[in-house]
Amino acid sequence: MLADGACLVAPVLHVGDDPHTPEAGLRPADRGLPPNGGGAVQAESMFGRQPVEIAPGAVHTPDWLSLDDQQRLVAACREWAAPPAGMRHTRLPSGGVMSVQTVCLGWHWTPYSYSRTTEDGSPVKPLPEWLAALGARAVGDPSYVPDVALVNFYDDTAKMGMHQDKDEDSAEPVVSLSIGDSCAFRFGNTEHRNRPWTDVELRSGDLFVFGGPSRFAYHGVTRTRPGTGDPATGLSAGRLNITLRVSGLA
Ligand SMILES: O=C(O)CCC(=O)C(=O)O
Repeated sequence: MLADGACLVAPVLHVGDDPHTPEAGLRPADRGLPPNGGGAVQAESMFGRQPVEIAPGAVHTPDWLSLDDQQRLVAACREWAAPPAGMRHTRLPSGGVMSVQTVCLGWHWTPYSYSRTTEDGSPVKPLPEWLAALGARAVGDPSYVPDVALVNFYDDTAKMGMHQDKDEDSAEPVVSLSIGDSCAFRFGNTEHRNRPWTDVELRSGDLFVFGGPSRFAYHGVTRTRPGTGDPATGLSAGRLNITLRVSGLA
């Protein structure tokens, strides 16, 4: 059912590497290319859609989910999105609301903590074992047991500002799965939300794992590309992103 081959099994290129030239290992700037800021996009156009290590511990694996996987996830997301404890725009302490709509599994995230119930007191939906197993396969480690999923839906105008995933009491990796419209995903550094960053196009079926030194890197979605998704996934418009995390909470 699930796509074979965990991301870390396949050979992984590093941003700036080109195995086909004697310049392998040189940074883009060393080869007369513009400094990074769109480095992964350059890497993709040079190498095709291969796994790329965007930063230490952060790996983008294109086309990781099969069409079957994506269809199963879209159907499941529809069920998770329904009330009670369904999909909603998250309200920020500032009073604003996020443009993405989110439903949580396992633990409910409200900025900036986790709870077992939603704002209206409904119990959060469970995170199914098959989804946790998908996360373990994504990181290539059967001992990885995520207990939180945030399922985000982006309509044509939704985006997500640069932020860290740091409300978990764990440094285990974050697994990110994308379905539907492509997006511009910005992966930054662990210090602040400004440059340096790398812009990566995440397409339907792509996997992005960030752990180790990149676990607390700032990241965000600057835009989606409406109309780029394949309706055969079951999603006729918009983008779904599922992040799996280990809460570290009991
Ligand atoms: O939609 C994405 O690709 C990123 C989602 C994200 O950053 C989050 O849920 O914290």
